[in-house]
Amino acid sequence: MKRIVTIQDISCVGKCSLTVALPIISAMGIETAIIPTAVLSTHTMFPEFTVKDLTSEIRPISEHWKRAEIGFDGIYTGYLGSFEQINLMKEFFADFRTEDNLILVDPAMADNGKLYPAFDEAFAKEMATLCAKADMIVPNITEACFMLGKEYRETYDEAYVKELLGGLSDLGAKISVLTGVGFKEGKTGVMGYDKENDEYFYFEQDKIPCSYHGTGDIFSSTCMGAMMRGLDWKKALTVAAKYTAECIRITWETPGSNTYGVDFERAVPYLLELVKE
Ligand code: PXL
Repeated sequence: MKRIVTIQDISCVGKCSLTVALPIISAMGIETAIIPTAVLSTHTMFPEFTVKDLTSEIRPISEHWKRAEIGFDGIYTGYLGSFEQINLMKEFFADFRTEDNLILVDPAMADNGKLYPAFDEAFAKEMATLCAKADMIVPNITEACFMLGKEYRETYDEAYVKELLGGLSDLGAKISVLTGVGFKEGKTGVMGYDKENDEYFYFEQDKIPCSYHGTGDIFSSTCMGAMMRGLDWKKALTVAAKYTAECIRITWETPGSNTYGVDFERAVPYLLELVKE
């Protein structure tokens, strides 16, 4: 059985970070170890929340794993809370990278042209230095713009998206992906670039006219799970985009659903259909 580790916060209520990564990747049949970086009462888009930082646990946990010779087929980082945590992730990558494991970094820190409340531009630049150490990165357009110091645009063409992908791949990862890329009214999608093979891939689908928190985490978790199941990066992106869209659709169509996150649980059977051999 493949084993990955995902390192991000636990937002106790909010359906994001570890509370989506753990169930989704596990449901895909991949053992999912975790390092919780902080415990929050909710994600930070609630008007109020509590936080207990767990940075001081990261090194003792990884030192124990080294002594116990525990290794991982994949390492996936999401929302991180500080420069120190970013630096600890670099150390973790150096310690646990092997010749064939996959390091996925989701620089979860911004959306819709804005950084999340806890972050500033210096943090985004630091996150770019972690992306440099990954095999695959999956920012949205906002995160890419903050990391690259580029202007965020609501409307754009393919040249703009390819320029961002070029900037991202210059950071270092083999595969750079941009989520939330739509070129036509009513459409959205994901575009990736494999720099070793100089290959672009775009997958587009209908845009559901609403937005929820945690959907980026659902996308990257699914992408990691799919890659671990042996799908190539283009199929993994397609599965992740389809499942994320289905989670949004189910939630949007259900009167009285939560507004803080999507009902990804109800779409797990669909996800398993998508990845069936
Ligand atoms: O990636 C979403 C996310 C994860 N963790 C925390 C967050 C958010 C989004 O706001 O606040 C703590």
